[in-house]
Amino acid sequence: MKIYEKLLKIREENKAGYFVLIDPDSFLTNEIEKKVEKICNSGADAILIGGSLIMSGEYNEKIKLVKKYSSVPTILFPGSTTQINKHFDAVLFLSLISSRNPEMLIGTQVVSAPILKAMNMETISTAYMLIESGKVTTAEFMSNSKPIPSNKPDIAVAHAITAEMLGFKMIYLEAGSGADNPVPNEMISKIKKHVNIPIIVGGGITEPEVAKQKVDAGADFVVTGNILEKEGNSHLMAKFAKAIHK
Ligand code: 1GP
Repeated sequence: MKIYEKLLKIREENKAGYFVLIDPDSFLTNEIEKKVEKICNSGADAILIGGSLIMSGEYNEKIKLVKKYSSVPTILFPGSTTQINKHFDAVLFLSLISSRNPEMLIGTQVVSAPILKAMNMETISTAYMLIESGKVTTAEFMSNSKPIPSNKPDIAVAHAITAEMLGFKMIYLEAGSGADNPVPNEMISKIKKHVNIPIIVGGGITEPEVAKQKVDAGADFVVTGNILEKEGNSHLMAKFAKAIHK
């Protein structure tokens, strides 16, 4: 079964799915086995791996080990073409559709697509939308693009409808890692009324109760990253999984 189909099944069975995002720079190679084990045992449905910047020289080795120890799909959430690696189960093939920067919309995708094809990698086309969240995030700075104002849900809805019409398989509403404010519930619920493709929501979600609110508003998948790197315990991850699942 393709990873995308697996994700749809998870959503169907649990109401929503839980993705744990790990930044390869945030752990040492010898910590991977334990870290991945904790994530898998805590009820996460998939591991997203990526970051706007990779500073570690051991990136490829780390990805190989994450895959080796994971019992859930390991999916690349790419910050750049250089993060492509054959050890992923699939790639969120992102286009930053909230941007007007052609490199982020289509440029890097054209560079990446032939490599992914040659690897026979599953790609999940994902319309990535940056939502303003209180301060400039790394994603905003690195992509050189303006986020959608958080108090303008109609602009977000128009982008989401466009994404669906263009044939994207998923929408990712991103407040940015460590965001002061997550994507507003009102924006998620308005988008949900207009599109049928799954909605991933991430950025600045630090409490299980907030994750639940995102699901109640219409999120199909919720991502947490930063908070687990800070507080990293399986107990908190299990609470997130419980809050997100039916
Ligand atoms: C960032 O949406 C993800 O790309 C997760 O954000 O690190 O704030 O949880 P956090």
